[in-house]
Amino acid sequence: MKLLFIAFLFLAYTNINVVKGKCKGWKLRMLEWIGCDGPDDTKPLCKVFGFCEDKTVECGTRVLEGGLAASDCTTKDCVATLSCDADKNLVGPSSSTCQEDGSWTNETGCFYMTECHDQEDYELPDGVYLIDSKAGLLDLYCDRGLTVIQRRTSGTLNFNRTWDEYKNGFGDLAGDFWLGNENIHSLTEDSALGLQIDLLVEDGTEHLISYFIFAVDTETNKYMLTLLFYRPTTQDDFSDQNGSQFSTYDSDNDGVSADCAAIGGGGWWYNTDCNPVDFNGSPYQAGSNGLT
Ligand SMILES: *[C@@H]1O[C@H](CO)[C@@H](O)[C@H](O)[C@H]1NC(C)=O
Ligand SMILES: *[C@@H]1O[C@H](CO)[C@@H](O)[C@H](O)[C@H]1NC(C)=O
Ligand SMILES: *[C@@H]1O[C@H](CO)[C@@H](O)[C@H](O)[C@H]1NC(C)=O
Ligand SMILES: [Ca+2]
Repeated sequence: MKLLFIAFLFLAYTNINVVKGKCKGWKLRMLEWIGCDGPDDTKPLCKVFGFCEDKTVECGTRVLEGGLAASDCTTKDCVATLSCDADKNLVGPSSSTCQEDGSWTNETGCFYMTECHDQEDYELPDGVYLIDSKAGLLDLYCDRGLTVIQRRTSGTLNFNRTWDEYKNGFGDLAGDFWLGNENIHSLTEDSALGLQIDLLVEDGTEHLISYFIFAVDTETNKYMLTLLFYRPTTQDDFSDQNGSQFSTYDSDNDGVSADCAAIGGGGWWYNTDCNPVDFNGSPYQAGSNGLT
């Protein structure tokens, strides 16, 4: 009679949509009837609570819901690996433990983001996030709600690169990098995005240069730069490059016979001036915190 009862519990257990607890190498010590939501205590929606005699218990993988996940677990001390749907960011620890009250510890949750601005809404730390952007699903570095398109702080990454490398991007998002002209074009297309340049100069002072509109055209138009509404906070602005096409040492689209990109040593929006403010050129000058 008792066996039948337990068999029923397991049936009920599979009928409710919770993670199965498993005692790895140990026996389930006890099953405790918690309650039924069904009309007559005989239907599904029952919960069981299991206790294992050791903490080396696995609960499999929990795919968390968006935002802060509701918690519900059935096997005390079991440890679940946390994961998210493929288009979401797991924030917080990658595993959590089932507590006696049926809640999971350490669940921050899965966050779906369409732009770095979402970082602020969710109060997430700076870092690399998967963004369902206008350029498709992209890993982007988000810094205080802004998308970082270039970072050059160490001087060790080579920025004297080909058209295709600038087109597709290079470097490491967590370190120094260029996001890639194709992505920058897609992200700035049809939208009023600003550009903020954060320069750390040799004496340690920080300079912010802001444009209210920043856009980069298609590859066909050589990723032409548009900058509007310069807000001057320093003299190091690059308004003169407004309307310039992008050049690399193997694709010369500047306005002079010289090959500015080869001379300057970086892909940039050179115009008739081969010595513009150029954050990708060499020699590497005092670390900037990046273009966002
Ligand atoms: C879960 O959080 C507790 C403190 O709340 C901490 O001691 C423990 O290390 C965390 N576990 C994981 C897997 O991060
Ligand atoms: C950039 O060029 C556009 C179009 O020619 C112009 O309207 C805008 O004022 C220029 N921006 C700056 C900062 O000079
Ligand atoms: C950049 O690389 C090209 C191709 O190797 C080279 O011709 C050019 O001199 C380099 N520029 C600098 C400033 O190093
Ligand atoms: Ca030229």
